[in-house]
Amino acid sequence: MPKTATPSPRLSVVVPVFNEEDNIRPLIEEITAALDGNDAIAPYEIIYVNDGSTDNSLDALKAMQQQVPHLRVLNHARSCGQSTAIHTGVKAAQAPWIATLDGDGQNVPADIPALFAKAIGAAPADNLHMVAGWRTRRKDTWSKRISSKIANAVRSRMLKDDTPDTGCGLKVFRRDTFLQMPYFDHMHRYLPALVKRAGGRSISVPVRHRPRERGVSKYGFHNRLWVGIVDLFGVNWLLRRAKRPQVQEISPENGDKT
Ligand SMILES: Nc1nc2c(ncn2[C@@H]2O[C@H](COP(=O)(O)OP(=O)(O)O)[C@@H](O)[C@H]2O)c(=O)[nH]1
Ligand SMILES: [Mg+2]
Repeated sequence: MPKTATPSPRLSVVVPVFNEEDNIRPLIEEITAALDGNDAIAPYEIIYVNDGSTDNSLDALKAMQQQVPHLRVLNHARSCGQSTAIHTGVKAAQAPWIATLDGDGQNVPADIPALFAKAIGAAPADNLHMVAGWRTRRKDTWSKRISSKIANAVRSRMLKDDTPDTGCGLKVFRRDTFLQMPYFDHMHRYLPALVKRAGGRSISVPVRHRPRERGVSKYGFHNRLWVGIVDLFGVNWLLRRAKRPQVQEISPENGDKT
């Protein structure tokens, strides 16, 4: 077989977007500025998943593909939500490690290298499968900050996932671990607990956060709180139903040993 000309990426940056037309160009430019020329990360790819946007997000992405050769664009014919868009992107990704970012520019792409370095720098015995961003100074409305604080407190008490901020869009994790998780709509808010369920470890690292400068927020109090309560019980059930056997392969040579 002929050798492929380009080596496969080390990191796939997955960005889900729904109606973020004005944020496409500035964020892609920021991602490339943060990652191009970084020897620990290159080669990398950017995968945008346009989740059935009804604005000009797709056109903005097509225009950027002319400029950024390592930008891949996947399109959902209809909106299926943020988790499903992330799932589409991770499935298509070619790298063993994924970085996710919100598409609205509230996460800072320049934080990716530090998270990635932590992830790949861990010893194998650490079993580190995820490095989650932790928005220590969240730049959102008062009501969003309060509801998120309550949700995080209830969730961490119930799921014991040792994660102060699961809602942060910036995370670095192993692709294979993610694909082993049970998929469900809104799963992106429970990734640390699902990593633990899969037998891995997740740590949280402080990251920056900025106010949204363009476009409008897609989530409010109601569409987050009520589904959140139902999901919490669902994830709790999934955790209780998980078994992690210690598997030993028996070969003819050691078959009679304990
Ligand atoms: N693919 C997809 N992405 C979404 C959807 N809703 C929100 N997002 C993305 O998720 C990220 C966070 O959403 P945002 O509205 O900023 O939520 P907030 O920061 O909590 O106010 C942004 O990148 C949005 O474009 C959706 O239905 N589908
Ligand atoms: Mg946002």
